[in-house]
This record gives sequence, structure tokens and C-alpha cells, in this order.
Amino acid sequence: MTLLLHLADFNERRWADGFAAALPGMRVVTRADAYDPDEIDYIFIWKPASDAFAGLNRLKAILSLGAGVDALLRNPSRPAGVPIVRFMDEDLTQRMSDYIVANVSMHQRLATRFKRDQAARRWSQLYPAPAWDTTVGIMGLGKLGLDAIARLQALSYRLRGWSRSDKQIEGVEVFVGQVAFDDFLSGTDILVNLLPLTAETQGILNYDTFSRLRRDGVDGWGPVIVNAGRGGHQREADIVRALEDGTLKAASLDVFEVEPLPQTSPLWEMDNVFITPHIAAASSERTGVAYFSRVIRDFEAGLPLPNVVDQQRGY
Ligand code: NDP
Ligand code: OXD
Repeated sequence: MTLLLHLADFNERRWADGFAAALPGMRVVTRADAYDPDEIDYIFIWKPASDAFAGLNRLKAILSLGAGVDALLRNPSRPAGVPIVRFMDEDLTQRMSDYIVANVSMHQRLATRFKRDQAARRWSQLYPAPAWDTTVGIMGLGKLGLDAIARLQALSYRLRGWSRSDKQIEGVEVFVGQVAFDDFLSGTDILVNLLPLTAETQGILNYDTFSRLRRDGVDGWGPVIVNAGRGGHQREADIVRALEDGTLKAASLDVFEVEPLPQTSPLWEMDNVFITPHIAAASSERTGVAYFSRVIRDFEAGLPLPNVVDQQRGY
């Protein structure tokens, strides 16, 4: 049995050593090793090259290092019908919630307003609304959205969520589907995106969406967005325009239409934007090796694969 690693941005060799130690009897190869494509049973993958799956005719499963699988589903060489297992674990979830809580709290406390004042040596008092009077709207009520909600609830934020199917979440107003999108936006002060990137959600963070958000914050302070989903969700030209004309007051962006964010992007210069380089929630080597080794062991022992992506639905 052979496992192939195909990881951009991560140390393939180190992950391979981890898998080899966790899976005695399994041959573990990286792209730098010699192997016969016909011997590959599993591929563990992040940021696939366009020909990543070429010749892999005997694959039993595709193991996604990422929680998001949009790049895999778009890949032209991916063999149809092979199940995709995505990464889901508490470590990644905690990291994402850390990012969301930190950025929501910064915006609720008007961080970019006071940073601007500091740069201008301006003493100008403005009292932020308390958490209980700030509504955070979470798009995507999956593994990550639900955890972020639980942690924000503990800090007393008012919460609402938006998803495709109905959910009962104590203390959270849930809005379902496109028909309820406007109502969801109209009561949201801080909009958080934790959707998967699909044909339906592509470009959802656009000027029209921003203009529908609630705008009755203190002293005209108004809507903010936090995007930790995918760059394909956002229209960056619209974000720049909205931040310039006040339709948005501030933004936190972890993901971008093109990554790395090009040097020429006007976003770099904007003092009401927090930019991070797609690091909201990295997959940890320790928990990743443990999770996917268990997936392979269990599957080989006849158990079903967990967290299989619905390829029709796109997430
Ligand atoms: P899940 O698949 O668990 O949840 C997705 C949620 O989005 C579900 O609630 C689903 O609704 C909802 N949804 C999907 N399509 C629509 C739609 N058209 N309209 C309304 N709601 C919709 O995903 P996760 O929570 O695990 O992850 C979310 C995303 O976060 C990933 O796909 C990835 O892109 C991103 N991510 C980013 C990272 C980073 O470092 N920046 C790290 C990890 C993930 P329903 O419940 O009804 O199915
Ligand atoms: C993921 C990511 O999808 O890191 O896990 O973006």
C-alpha cells in the first residue's frame, strides 16, 4: 500500500516522515521520490497542481489537508467518483475561532478608528458599543461557524447565522437560504464569512451585500466584514470602494482573490484593513498525521470514511 504526499506551502518530507512512523507497513512517498503512479492508493494533498492526479488510476481516496476543498473540486485531473475526505479537527477549529474572536473584538472596540487617531496624534473620545449591543452575523454554520458562535456567545455578542438548511441554535437567530439573505444582512453589524467556496457563494462579499448591512453604530460607525473563507468569496475592487466611501468602516481579510496578495493591491495601504496571509487556521502536522493515519487504518479495516465531501453540493 502506498500513500503519496502532494503539499504546496508545507514541508512534504516532514509530513511523510510523520506518516511513515504512524503507519508501519505503508510506503509513503513524496513528489521528489521515485514511484509508479499505479501503486498509489491514497493521495494526501494541498493546493494541487493541475496534473496532480495524472496516472493515479488506483486511488481509493483523496485526503485533503485543508478543510476547504474548492481547489480539489476544480482540479481538471481529479478522477471522478473517488471520495474526498476533508480535514476536520479541534486544533484547526480552535485556531479559526481564535482568529474570529480576535478580529470581531478588535472591530467591536473600533480598533481601526483609534489606530488612525493615534497615527494623527488625535485625542478623540468615542465609546464603542458593548458586545451585548453588537450583532455578529456568521455566514456558514458548519464546523467552523458553529464553534465561532459558541465562543462569541460566551463574550455576550448578539448572534445571527445564515446557512442553506435550517438549524436550531440556542440564542442565535438563524436565517435560511437566499430568500432570507437580506433580512440576515439588515441586522448585522459585523459580517463574518465562514462559507465554503461554491458556485453559489462565489463573489458573495460584494458592494451590494455591503450596502445591505446595518448602519446604526455609535457616531455613524458602521458595518465591518471579516473574511476567513476563501478569496473567491470577495470582490476586492468592491471592498476597496466600500471602504473608501464609508459603506464599510473596516475589514479583516485572511484570504484573497490572488494569493499571495499582489504588491499592487490598494488593500495593503488601507489603514482600516487588517490583512493576514491565509493563516487564520493552519492544519497542524501533529493532529493532521494522527487524523489521516486513523482514516486510512480504519478504512483498510473495513470502516467507512469520515467527513466525506458531497461533490455534487461542492462542500
Ligand atoms: P462546513 O462544510 O462544515 O460548513 C459550511 C457551512 O456553509 C454550512 O453551514 C452550509 O450550510 C453553509 N453553506 C454552504 N453553502 C451555502 C449557501 N449557498 N448558502 C448558505 N449557506 C451555505 O465548512 P467548515 O465550517 O468546516 O469550513 C468553512 C470554510 O472555511 C472552508 O470551506 C474553507 O474554505 C474555509 N477555511 C479557511 C481557513 C483559513 O485558514 N482561512 C481554514 C479552514 C477553512 P448547511 O449547514 O445548510 O449545509
Ligand atoms: C483550509 C485552509 O481550508 O487552511 O483548511 O484554508
